[in-house]
Amino acid sequence: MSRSFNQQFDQHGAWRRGFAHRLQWLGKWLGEHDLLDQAVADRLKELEVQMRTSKVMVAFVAEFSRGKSELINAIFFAGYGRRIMPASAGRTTMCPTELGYDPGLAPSLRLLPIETRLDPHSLAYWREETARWSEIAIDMDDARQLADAMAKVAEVRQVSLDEARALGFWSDEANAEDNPMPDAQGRVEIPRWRHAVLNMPHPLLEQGLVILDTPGLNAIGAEPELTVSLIPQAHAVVFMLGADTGVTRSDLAIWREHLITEGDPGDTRIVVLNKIDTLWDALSTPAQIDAQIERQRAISAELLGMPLSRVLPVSAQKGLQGKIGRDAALMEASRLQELEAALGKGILGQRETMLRLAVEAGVGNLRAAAARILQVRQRDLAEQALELQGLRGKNVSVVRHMRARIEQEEAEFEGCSPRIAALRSIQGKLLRDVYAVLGGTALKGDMERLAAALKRPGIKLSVRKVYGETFEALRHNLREVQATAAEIQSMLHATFRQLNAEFAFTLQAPAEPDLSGFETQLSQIEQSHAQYLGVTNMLKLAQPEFCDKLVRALASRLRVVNEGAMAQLEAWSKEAIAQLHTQFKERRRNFEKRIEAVERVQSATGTLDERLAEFTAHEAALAELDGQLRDLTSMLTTREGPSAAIPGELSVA
Ligand SMILES: Nc1nc2c(ncn2[C@@H]2O[C@H](COP(=O)(O)OP(=O)(O)OP(=O)(O)O)[C@@H](O)[C@H]2O)c(=O)[nH]1
Ligand SMILES: [Mg+2]
Repeated sequence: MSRSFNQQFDQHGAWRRGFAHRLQWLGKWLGEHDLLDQAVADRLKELEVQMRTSKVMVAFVAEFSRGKSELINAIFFAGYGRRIMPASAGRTTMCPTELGYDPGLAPSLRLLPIETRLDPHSLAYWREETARWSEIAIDMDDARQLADAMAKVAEVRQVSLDEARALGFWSDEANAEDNPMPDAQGRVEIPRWRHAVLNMPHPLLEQGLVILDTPGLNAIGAEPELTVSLIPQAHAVVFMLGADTGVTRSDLAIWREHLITEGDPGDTRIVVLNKIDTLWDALSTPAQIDAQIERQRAISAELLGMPLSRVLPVSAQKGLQGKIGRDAALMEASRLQELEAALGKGILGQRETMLRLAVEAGVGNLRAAAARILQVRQRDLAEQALELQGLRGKNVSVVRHMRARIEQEEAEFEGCSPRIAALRSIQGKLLRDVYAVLGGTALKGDMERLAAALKRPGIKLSVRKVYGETFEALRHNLREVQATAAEIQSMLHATFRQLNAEFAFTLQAPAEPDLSGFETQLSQIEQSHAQYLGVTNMLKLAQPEFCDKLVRALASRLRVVNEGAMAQLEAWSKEAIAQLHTQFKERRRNFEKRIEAVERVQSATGTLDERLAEFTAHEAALAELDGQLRDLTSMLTTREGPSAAIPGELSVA
């Protein structure tokens, strides 16, 4: 039988835990063998953070009442024996609701009031402003209390038309049927909350799954942030249809407006044909019912332009009932398990592949950085041995002379310090130039210009042009920074070559960061937003608040891209400096050892042969360390459980 989503996610979690465990071992081992310089430590930290914080976001998107919340209940919360997410006829979920787990925070439901829309800030900003959220503590063992708390996401308020207009729920230009219906007093109903975040130690959420439940999308006032930033960032989107309604005009509008992105391989979208139980009918044979479901699937696939295999029929409601009542026949008829298996395979498979690739590169860098330290040590050792061998049969004055020579060499070597300082300062300056181009201030300027252009009267037809130009400018920034990086790189190459020649270092400039991936990300963001600029959105674009919101949401995603590029540049520059630092330190140590060795020969403690034998032993130990390093790092990327063999001698207290 196919494994459920939960089981597949568990396995993914075990892999991640195993990785974290082995990484810890490696860190300890590196420390014990004095291999933990700044570059190595940074690489370790990066890998650890990457694994710990990597999330998988699955968004449920559809017109209202298609059963999004019910399906979330069925897949994730059946264990509570009751509905946790409110699901009822009509509009139920009123604000985007994120379910996830951050162990740094207490289990709670946090709600951001809708009035925050009056302030010009993005959701990313509000996330940090904890004081503005209402918080309800959650008792994990009390299903009823949890469900009561979750009922908040369905809360509404009655407000005057003016207030509705200010909050973006009323448009004077829109068609009458798109606006909410005023009551006898002329008041309209709007959501009480703008966004909800449930923090709960559910086994799947603990492993980095984030579920996003959304309100029916086809309404005026839908949170722009949702469509502009949350949905495009989801790793998978489940789009839902009702078998009772078929594909309606508004389903199609939502699909076209929010879920088709150019260049999207499509395997991050799953279409769910829900409520197949409404086709169950005592007068039809099971074969007839199946045929009807198949027909609906085929029509839906055709209308949405999706392969048939990605349209999955289910009854969320019967699946939930079947799980709670342990009714195997009902479970099977609901076809929930097939859907879960497809979700698990598609989402987690893809996510794990991505994570694994990212991690492999990181592990490779880590190994290279640590191996370099070992190489330096090996070479120094070989030189020392050679020097001592040269002392065989030499008289006292030769030995004294040798000591003087080493001391002179040491003094010359210290002369490289100012050169290293100069290199650091030039590099620092170039990096500051880079930050000036990619930093927050520059981006803010670009975004202000874009917002101003969007709001300029009469410009609507050239909106796409202004938008395109903004992105071209952002891509140009990245290319400019890439050019600066190339400049830094050639300076590093030249200086390293000189230092290597003069002081016999083995410095090697780290690979220059390739920023083209960030350019691609920019283009993806550009495409995923372009849909808001179409003719169908002209009305919305005429509202300055909409333009501001759009630009703010855009800015918060762009910031992430620029920050990513800056982080890569910084890591690169740090690594170059760390190499210099390490080799410099090792060399100093080397001088000390050489002088010590000559001193011993001078004071005749131990014979020359004994000293040489010591060196040989040292060399063997280093070679062994190198082998262990290779084993430990390659163990990181294998897919065994957390208990995979770790060399016994390294046991941690
Ligand atoms: N018959 C049947 N009813 C279902 C099924 N799934 C959900 N429903 C019902 O459909 C109604 C809407 O379900 P919800 O889960 O609230 O729908 P939603 O998509 O979350 O709707 P909004 O929150 O308003 O966007 C509820 O009354 C559910 O009980 C199903 O598989 N079969
Ligand atoms: Mg709902």
